[in-house]
Amino acid sequence: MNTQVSPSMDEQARAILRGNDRGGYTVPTAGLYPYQWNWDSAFAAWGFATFDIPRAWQEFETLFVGQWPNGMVPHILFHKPDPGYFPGPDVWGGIGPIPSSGISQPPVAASFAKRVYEADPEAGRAPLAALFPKLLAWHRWFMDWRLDQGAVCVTHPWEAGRDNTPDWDGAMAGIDPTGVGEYTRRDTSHVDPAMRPTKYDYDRYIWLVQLGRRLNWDEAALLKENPFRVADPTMTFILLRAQRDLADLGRALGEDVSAIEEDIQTLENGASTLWNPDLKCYDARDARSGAWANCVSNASFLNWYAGIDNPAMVEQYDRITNLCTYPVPSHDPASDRFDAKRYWRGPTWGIINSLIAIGLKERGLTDRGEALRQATADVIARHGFAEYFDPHTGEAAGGGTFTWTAAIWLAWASPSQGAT
Ligand code: 9WN
Repeated sequence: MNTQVSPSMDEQARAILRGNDRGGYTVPTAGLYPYQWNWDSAFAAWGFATFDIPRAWQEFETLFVGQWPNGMVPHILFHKPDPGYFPGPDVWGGIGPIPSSGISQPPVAASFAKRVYEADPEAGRAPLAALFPKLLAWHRWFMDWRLDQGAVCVTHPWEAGRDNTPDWDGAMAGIDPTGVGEYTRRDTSHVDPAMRPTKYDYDRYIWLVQLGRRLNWDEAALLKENPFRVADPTMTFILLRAQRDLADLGRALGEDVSAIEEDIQTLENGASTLWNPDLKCYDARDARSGAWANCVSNASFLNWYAGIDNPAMVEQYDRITNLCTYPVPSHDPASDRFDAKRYWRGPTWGIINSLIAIGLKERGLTDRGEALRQATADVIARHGFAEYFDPHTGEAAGGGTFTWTAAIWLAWASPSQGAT
């Protein structure tokens, strides 16, 4: 696939990052997501680093302003109230230094901090030295509170950043949301409801938020009481990669990284517990029931990004990418749970593609990594900087003028910045 792109695509992407800047932090897109989101910001920093390195560091600084005393970095920071999003700060009742949610999100920050640092090590030394202990504390929080047999669990579908993936269907069915009460969703007034989670999903999302708030976000209490605890490929592979990158950053700063090296060992063992031998794929595993999700998702293919080779995953990858024009779909198109437009049940997400492709290239699967980069560039060039895309038609879905799609364009997909 040879992408024909107008030279102004890079300019448009920079304009999106600038336009979504709310003074030191970016929102994912105006309207639908009016706050600072955790992993979105780390992708934004990667994009900013292609044209404004100080601004890239600032994105991490504003994100870590919200870090809780226990090390947790929330998935949403409510810097300024905005009635356009539900659930807002009053529903969450976060207990950190600024109003926030009570759960985290995939810890890509250390890995993008490494890239920003490497873009200009001299300018990056001071901001990195300030950020390093905060990253360390956040990673420690995951190791202390989220492990099951060494794999990283999510305690809410929003924590994995893959909200309505079929990976959680089993665990969601175990929640009885009776008593959740009346609430008004705002997302479906911004975006076609057919592209968003259902009411069945939202009742359970809000029920879980109410549970966390009732327990005052006490992790020990939640560990006992929360029925939703799923060992997740997204979190496990991303934290494993982030620990490797954090160890490199620690060495650059002259820090002792032996504890991080032990964590890497733990997480490598944990990743192997996500191998579903019948599915022949990395899969989500319900830590409460032990049941497999039986899902081939785009997160399954983050093994290479985590530094893990597996020939059977190459076969899976080839099967899945041959089933659609614009891979990688968030759920197997051959599955009866696949839905081409509904969020994480089928659509292709550029950000996950960027991570998969980095892994493919690093592990010597160079042609596949390059083909994925070109397919992602092609879908963005044809259909715009959308939140996600129909993997068959490429049609734009969800929100538009999206920060992380613009960021991965600049840092990875664009023909002008194509090296990963
Ligand atoms: C809930 C901001 C976020 C992303 C997530 C994505 C979506 C939020 C929502 O938007 O989730 O966190 O309200 O739907 O699933 O990955 O970080 O872009």
